[in-house]
Amino acid sequence: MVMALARLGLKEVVLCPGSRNAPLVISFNRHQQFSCTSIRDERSAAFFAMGKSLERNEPVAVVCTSGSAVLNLAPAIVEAYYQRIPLIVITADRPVEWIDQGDGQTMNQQHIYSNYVRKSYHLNGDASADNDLWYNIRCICEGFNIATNKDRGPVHFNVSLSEPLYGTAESSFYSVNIFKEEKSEQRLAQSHLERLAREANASQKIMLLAGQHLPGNKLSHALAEWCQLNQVVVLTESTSNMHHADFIAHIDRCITGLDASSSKELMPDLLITCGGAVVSKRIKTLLRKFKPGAHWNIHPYDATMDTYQALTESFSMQPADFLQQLLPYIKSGISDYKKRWQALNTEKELRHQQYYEQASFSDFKAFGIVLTQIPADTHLHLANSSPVRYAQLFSYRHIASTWCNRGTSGIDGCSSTAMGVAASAEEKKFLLITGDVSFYYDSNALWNESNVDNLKIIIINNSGGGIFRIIEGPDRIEERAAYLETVMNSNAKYLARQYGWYYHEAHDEKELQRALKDFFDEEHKKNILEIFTNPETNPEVLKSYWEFLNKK
Ligand SMILES: Cc1ncc(C[n+]2csc(CCOP(=O)(O)OP(=O)(O)O)c2C)c(N)n1
Repeated sequence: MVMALARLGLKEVVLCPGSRNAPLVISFNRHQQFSCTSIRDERSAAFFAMGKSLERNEPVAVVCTSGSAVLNLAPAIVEAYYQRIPLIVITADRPVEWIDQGDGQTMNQQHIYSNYVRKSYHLNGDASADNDLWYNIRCICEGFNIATNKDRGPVHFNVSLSEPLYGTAESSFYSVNIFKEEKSEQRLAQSHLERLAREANASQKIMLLAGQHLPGNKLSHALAEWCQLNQVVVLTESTSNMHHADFIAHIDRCITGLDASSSKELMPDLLITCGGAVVSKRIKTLLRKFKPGAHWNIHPYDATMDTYQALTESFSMQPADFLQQLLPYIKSGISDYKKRWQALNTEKELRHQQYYEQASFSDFKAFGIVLTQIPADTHLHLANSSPVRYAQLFSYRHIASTWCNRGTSGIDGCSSTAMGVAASAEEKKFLLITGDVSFYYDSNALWNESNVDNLKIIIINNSGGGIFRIIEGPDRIEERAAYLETVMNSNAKYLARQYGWYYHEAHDEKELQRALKDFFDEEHKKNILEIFTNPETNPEVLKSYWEFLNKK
């Protein structure tokens, strides 16, 4: 298995401790191609591996022992499934005859993640007959190709291994015959392009909405070209990683407070979507209410996703290719659609700025201060949930890239993912902005001996899950404080110290401004800044913000 994975090009492996997986640990560690990281907590290890895969844009493996360790990998597997990240999951198991027979650390592991992996395989790790070895290697090649290319995402190899487990490494004597699948370029046929162009040219209101996407010049450039057309508006979010002065980059800010007739006016005849998750709930609600006449979704794998209940055509290809191929057929229309969006955007931008200047110290103000001071070469990771929402309100064009675990929007691995990403790119600088609950939930992210000194962490400590005070619904129920917000008075100082991180705290605007001067300094590596805000003030400031933007 290990030799086949080496030949397929795998380079990074995250190893979790255990006995049953010892032959795999030994084989990976002793093979010169692999860079191995040891992480004890499987949940954190899998997110760390996912972060590495995200940053390297190639498969990364996580290996664990049998039993409940296997289930602890699950949260990251689900996240990787929805983010389409090629995580190679390798779990060690007992031989099949010993499952459910009272043996220790044993459970039924075959196809255990069946809803959340692109494919799973059960392999006999003790195989020695030619046909059995051929089967194992064929499965590994197929799974690796699915993960990286054919149906991108996590794949699972459950490997049964019998004793003795120590001193056993994969034999390097037999030759490994692997196969790889190549991706071909996708081109739309001329007749197809002409038909699509006829439909698009009949539309005077075209909206291009970009969801979560890795930074990519090709798509950014294609969107910018489409945006030159009068009838086209391009909507992006921080996690789209596409920047252009003409894009509407703060969707919620722009569309807040619209009455029904303006909403209808601003919604498109033709909606073209690309990328992954969209953070803005408001745009989803508006598009579902005022449905476009046509909706084309362009995605290499998930093109049939009907997020707006209006899908008319899906294109399983790279959005940049689609947009570039179609653009030469599109005529600039006599339309003020783009202008109307931009006028609204400018008006809301001015109001935003006016409000921000005088806003009291709060989550809103703290995010504004931090986001405007992030050095331009920083790669930003945002935890769920209010960090990724607040980040949409402030300018982020200067930030090198922005990411968030929006596959399933969990709070369980935001820090570990950021650690994995940072560990994979020593030359880059990373910043994680997290809430206090998310930070403590995934505090084992710091229980990691990798030399990650290019990541800084800002904790916005609003004494619990402040998100439940700012979203509609929970703010009105009596269980909110105890059961949703889970109010807590914590301080990360000792945790930071335990794991060898510098620690600073700020309780007001002055302290924050002062702390930030040092925080982004090169010399203060492994630095945590905890910003304390008042949970009572936060919802008031945000509510007044929306009211101020909505004023007629
Ligand atoms: C694993 C998991 N459990 C529960 C939730 C539900 N949830 C979403 S946000 C949140 C609270 C997050 O609190 P905090 O990290 O302090 O950030 P903030 O409230 O400021 O958003 C919870 C419990 C989740 N997203 N993921």
